[in-house]
Amino acid sequence: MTLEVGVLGYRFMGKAHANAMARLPMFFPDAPDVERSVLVGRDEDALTDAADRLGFESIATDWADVVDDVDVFYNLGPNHVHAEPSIAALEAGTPVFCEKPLAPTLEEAEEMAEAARNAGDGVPAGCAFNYRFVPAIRYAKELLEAGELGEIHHVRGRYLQDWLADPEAPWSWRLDAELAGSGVLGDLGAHTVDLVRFLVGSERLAGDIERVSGHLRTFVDERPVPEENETRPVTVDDAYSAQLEFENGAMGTLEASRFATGHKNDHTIEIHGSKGSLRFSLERLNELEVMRVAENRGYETILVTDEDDPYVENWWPPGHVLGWEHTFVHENYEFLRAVSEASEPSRAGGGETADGGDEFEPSFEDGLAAQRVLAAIEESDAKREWVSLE
Ligand code: 4PW
Repeated sequence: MTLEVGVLGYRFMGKAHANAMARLPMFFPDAPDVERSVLVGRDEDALTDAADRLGFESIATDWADVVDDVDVFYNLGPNHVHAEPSIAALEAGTPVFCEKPLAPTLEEAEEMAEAARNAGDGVPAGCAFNYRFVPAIRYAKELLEAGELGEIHHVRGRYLQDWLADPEAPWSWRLDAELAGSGVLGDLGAHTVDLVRFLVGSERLAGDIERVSGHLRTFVDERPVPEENETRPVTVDDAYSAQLEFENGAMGTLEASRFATGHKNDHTIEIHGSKGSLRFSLERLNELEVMRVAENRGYETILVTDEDDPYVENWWPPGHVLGWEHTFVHENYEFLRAVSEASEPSRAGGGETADGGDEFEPSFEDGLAAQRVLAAIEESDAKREWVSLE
């Protein structure tokens, strides 16, 4: 069976996912057949051009005509268009893959997760946290789950960019609270919160995040719109930091900024446990640094590029590195397999995803869980006090 995919959005994320779908038959022979069926957007000329470039069969200017007509709906639009089309698709029984953050507000994220619950197990709803699909991150998760770092004491996550450090950098939808919800908190912090939950969130490690203290800051509150010869207000945060308390007593510190001069896309995670530590940086994404207390030799750099490392055998011989775009191929592979297995459970023959289960993760529930943490960080900043999560 060929899955006909409808995709809303054709800019940054539209390109990343269309590229991923095109790579699947070349590198993941057991991936379901996928047709890039229809590309959705508002500007017909730009849409026609994008559909040609990205390999889509047709275009549509209204998502409502598409969501119940395709086998899978990808929502890659700006945050303010995540909820309504995704909910409509799920109500029509169409699986949805939605970019992060799940929604601009906690309320909308709750509605989306409820729609996913109501749609049931046969209708996967995935939130596209692509960094879970970096081979070194999967490797780190295996080490942690095997107890190799022992009891978790510290988790540190920072996501640094600098594209707004220039006060003349232009305004965009990402800087508007109505369109984006929050600023760097939702755009970058969502990734870090999700990775922290993925890596240490299980009961036997740090457990759930129970309490947060947050600080948000906007450094430049107005930016130029060159085409319109005017300026528009910046109504979201440019940077945030947060402290976390985990269920099992571990401490976390998180930070992200678009003003971290010299850092373009630097997502770093550090974890310290009773038996050792690990460090990961997106700027060296084929490496994982691991330190073991028993060996007392400091950090060892492990190249996660061997054929038995997660996803690597599908690509090149050992040592031939992977990059950022491969994370999208991996998440598309897992999500589309989950869709195909959910629609044809008998054909799956007990087949499992790389996670060892039939359900795709990160799901809308994971998107909602991250959103709860982000909302609590914002609330804490507003109230100037620690905020507990339910
Ligand atoms: O999701 C994030 C984006 O909004 C990305 O992973 C990196 O930061 C690249 O662009 C932004």
